[in-house]
Amino acid sequence: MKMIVAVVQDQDSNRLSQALVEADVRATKLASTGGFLKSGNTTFMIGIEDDRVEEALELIRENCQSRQKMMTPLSSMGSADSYVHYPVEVQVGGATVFILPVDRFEQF
Ligand code: 2BA
Ligand code: 2BA
Repeated sequence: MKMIVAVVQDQDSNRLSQALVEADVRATKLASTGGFLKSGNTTFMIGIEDDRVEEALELIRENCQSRQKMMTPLSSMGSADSYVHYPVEVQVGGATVFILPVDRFEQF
């Protein structure tokens, strides 16, 4: 068994949830926050048999898209009037995915 940990954009989370349910792939959704943009994203934990990992990854790939987001960098140096902070565009990926081995799985 593997644990897939997938960080996805909030905009895609309902679509992905629905696709996982339809495919009978069990999952838990956690509300999370990106360290860089400091805005909300969604982390899916998907415990799945080894032979279904690729199927789950394909569902993530199909349902999560990459987008441009705007952010205003903050500087802790200088006085407020010596810096002008222009918004910059950041490319946020469709999903950041980690696949971990599961030593043991129990349900009580
Ligand atoms: P839920 O996904 O909200 O599922 C609640 C209960 O609904 C499940 O209880 C199961 O009895 C049923 N269920 C879930 N998906 C189903 C499906 N596709 N078809 C038919 N019945 C389904 P539990 O199995 O005791 O799971 C309780 C909670 O534990 C789940 O809440 C989920 O958050 C988490 N979970 C369970 N298995 C997981 C896994 N393999 N990976 C990640 N999270 C898991
Ligand atoms: P955030 O940390 O809010 O990052 C959003 C996007 O900002 C990133 O998209 C990346 O394009 C950019 N970014 C992040 N850190 C940066 C930096 N130090 N300098 C320049 N640009 C930076 P993604 O790479 O697609 O990541 C989307 C979200 O996935 C991240 O949100 C974070 O929540 C999660 N993530 C990405 N890599 C991770 C990792 N190695 N470990 C844990 N979570 C990760």
